[in-house]
Amino acid sequence: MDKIVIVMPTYNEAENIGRMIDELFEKEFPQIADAEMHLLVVDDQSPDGTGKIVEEKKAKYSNLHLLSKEKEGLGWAYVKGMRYAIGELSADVVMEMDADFQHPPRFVKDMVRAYQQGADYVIGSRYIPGGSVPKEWALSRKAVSFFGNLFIRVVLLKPSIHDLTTGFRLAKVEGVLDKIELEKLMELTRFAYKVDLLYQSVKNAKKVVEVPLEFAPRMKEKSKFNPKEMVSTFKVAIILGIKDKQRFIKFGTVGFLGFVVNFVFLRVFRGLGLTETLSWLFSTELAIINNYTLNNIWTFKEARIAGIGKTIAKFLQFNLTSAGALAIQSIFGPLGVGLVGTKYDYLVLAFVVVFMVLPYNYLMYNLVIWRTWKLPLLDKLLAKKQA
Ligand SMILES: Nc1nc2c(ncn2[C@@H]2O[C@H](COP(=O)(O)OP(=O)(O)OP(=O)(O)O)[C@@H](O)[C@H]2O)c(=O)[nH]1
Ligand SMILES: [Mg+2]
Repeated sequence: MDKIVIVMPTYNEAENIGRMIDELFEKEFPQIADAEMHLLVVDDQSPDGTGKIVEEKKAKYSNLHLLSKEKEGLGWAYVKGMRYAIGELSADVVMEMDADFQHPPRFVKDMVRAYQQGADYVIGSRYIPGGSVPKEWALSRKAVSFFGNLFIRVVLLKPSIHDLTTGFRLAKVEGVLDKIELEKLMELTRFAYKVDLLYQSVKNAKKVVEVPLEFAPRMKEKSKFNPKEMVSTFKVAIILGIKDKQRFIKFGTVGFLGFVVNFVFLRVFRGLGLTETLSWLFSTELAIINNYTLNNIWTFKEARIAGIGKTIAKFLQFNLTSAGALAIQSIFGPLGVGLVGTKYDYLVLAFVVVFMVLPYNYLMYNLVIWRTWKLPLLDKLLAKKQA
């Protein structure tokens, strides 16, 4: 049976936490089958005595845990809570949830159900049918939340996810959380860490599912959110957006180097007296080796392929995808030249390379060779082939 630990950070939530604990343990957890539900409250020594209330409740509920620590901000509360959940409590699954009833406890079972049905990352989403933001929110706050989300969706190129700033989420430890260096997430003293954590989790996850969340207005106490938090959230999104383009820039650089290798060695081999065909063959293969090696240790270093067997298998695969690029060029090159004439062959070459070969290669590298993009359908297909 899976052990699911809800990590719930608190700072001055004395008016909410007692009722939250009771509602989870008495009303919600009993409705969840086939999972061992735990609650870990991470309190930053709240001066209002939140920790003491949790301490008292622990006598009543054996699956209730308290982690007391210094005040370091929301991100650190989650990171230390997750580390504790994974290390000390041996959690299989970790959930993020607020203590102020904005994430109504009744939605916990929906999140767990999505996990039990095969998702390894579940997002409580306010912006899908069935989800909502509080009616009580001023129009300005609604607008900031909606357009902020839209902006981040575009910057991160994540059109398929509708709520990227929600704080209600579930992640499987194996394969998703255990692949993330939690302590190195951006902006851990702030709320903005959420965007980075979501981004990394989505990268690792095989199946991401959004579950509707009716985001409730805050029950008691004051909010800790402010414009500074918002600015830092946008900052994190922009940095993440650019970081991903960095990979594309590296890919382009390697491709260009490959071109130079091809060009230089073509002349070297000719100079050595090899036939034209052999010169092309050897120089092209050298360029392929160059591209494979540099992409492996630089462009895709996070997904680096190691070990002799795997390297050989992947290198063969890489040659196959490179042959695909060659095929594209030799089909569309002549077609283009037929259309515009030999005089403009350099334009045709540039067009075919930029709009066809580059996207094709980038797609193949990310999907097939280094597998940094995950498509559930393709994964299934490859798994079947390997089996
Ligand atoms: N441990 C810890 N918990 C925090 C800290 N800051 C916020 N929290 C908790 O994190 C959760 C979310 O904080 P909120 O203040 O509700 O932020 P918000 O939901 O974005 O803002 P509102 O909509 O106004 O409530 C709550 O359970 C807080 O008690 C912190 O520095 N340390
Ligand atoms: Mg709140």
